[in-house]
Amino acid sequence: MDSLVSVEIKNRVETLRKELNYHSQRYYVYDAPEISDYEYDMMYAELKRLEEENPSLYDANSPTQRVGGKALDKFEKVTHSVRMDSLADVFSFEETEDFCNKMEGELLSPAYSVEPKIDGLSVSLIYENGEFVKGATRGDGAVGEDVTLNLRTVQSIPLRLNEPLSLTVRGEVYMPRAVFEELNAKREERGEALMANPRNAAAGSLRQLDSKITAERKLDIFVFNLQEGDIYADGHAPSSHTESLDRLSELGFKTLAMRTVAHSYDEVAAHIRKIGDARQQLAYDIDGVVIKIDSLEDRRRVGEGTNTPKWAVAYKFPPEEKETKLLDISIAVGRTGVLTPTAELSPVRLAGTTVSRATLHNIGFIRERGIMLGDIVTVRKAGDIIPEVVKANAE
Ligand code: 0OX
Repeated sequence: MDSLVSVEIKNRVETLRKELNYHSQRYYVYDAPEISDYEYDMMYAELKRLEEENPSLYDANSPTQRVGGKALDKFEKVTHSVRMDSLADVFSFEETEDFCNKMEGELLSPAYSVEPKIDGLSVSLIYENGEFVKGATRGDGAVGEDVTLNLRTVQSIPLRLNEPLSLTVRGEVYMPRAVFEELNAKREERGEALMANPRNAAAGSLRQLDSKITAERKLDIFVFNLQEGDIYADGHAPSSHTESLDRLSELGFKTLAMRTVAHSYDEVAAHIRKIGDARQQLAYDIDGVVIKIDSLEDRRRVGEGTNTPKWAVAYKFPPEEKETKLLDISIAVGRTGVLTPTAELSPVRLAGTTVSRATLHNIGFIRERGIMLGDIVTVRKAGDIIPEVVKANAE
């Protein structure tokens, strides 16, 4: 009963929640902790004890509630208040230049936000008076699934903002590479099927009906968009995407790293190259670079297409290729009895996993390319999943 809980305890619980929120943000969002893990753990243990002793103080957004809870039977559907658009893809620098030329034909000296395209799944997060109330997957863009309980387990998603604002943000949930490696190593030990890549692993983890499993998967998020809405009514509305992301960062969100503002196609191209060069060193997978008109007014001028905005494109990286040695060729028998020659390779790291076998498609493919045992061959992942041999290389 509430009346039985003393003011001192209520105040202490509130203080601990504020402190823990602050310090988990320092740790998970800004990567700049101010206290030791030990001090954090002590405060956490005290809060947990006080909450257990005083169940009337329960709060779904308390820092102790990130561990997952009761399993669901199914996910509820969520209709997005604003469609969650996806991006139009471009596959070359020429097409990127075409996009910039088009923008420059419609706008006076536009500025572009150039940012990494995180290879994960888009979600929306809804806050009311600073409280995280609902999170949903993109689904088909119009209707997604309510994965609030699972998103609460993502440590870098603030459960309570630094200011009591009502807003909707979008971001990309992903599984850091190191978490993916560890997960697959454990699955291999237990003889379980391996996950194809960090994106699939993130999707599977976010769609768990049991949020305790999601909590173990250590997902992360980068927030990449603020939906125009209530925050725009508070007097100092952001007028650009860059300003809104800076504001979201202040509010406690983890926003995209390596984003920059470019003022010409040449600057856009230079930053695409820079992100491409950094790709291997990042702690997470990216599959391209997003180029967006930065000014929100300019965006309105350019307008929206059917399912994608006209003011943005996603430049997709060509699939990663590696060279390795062809050790042997075996024959794989498909479900329908089709025989496929399969390359046995010297193991090589490719797009997030270690590859030691790759398809050679059919005998014609091998003959046409003059592929022979012992050759150094180029491999890549078709559709980023199935490894295939591309060609043999001269020694
Ligand atoms: C990403 C990413 C995805 C907002 C307006 C259209 C698409 N995966 O990193 N989406 C967007 O932008 C949305 N930006 C990104 N960086």
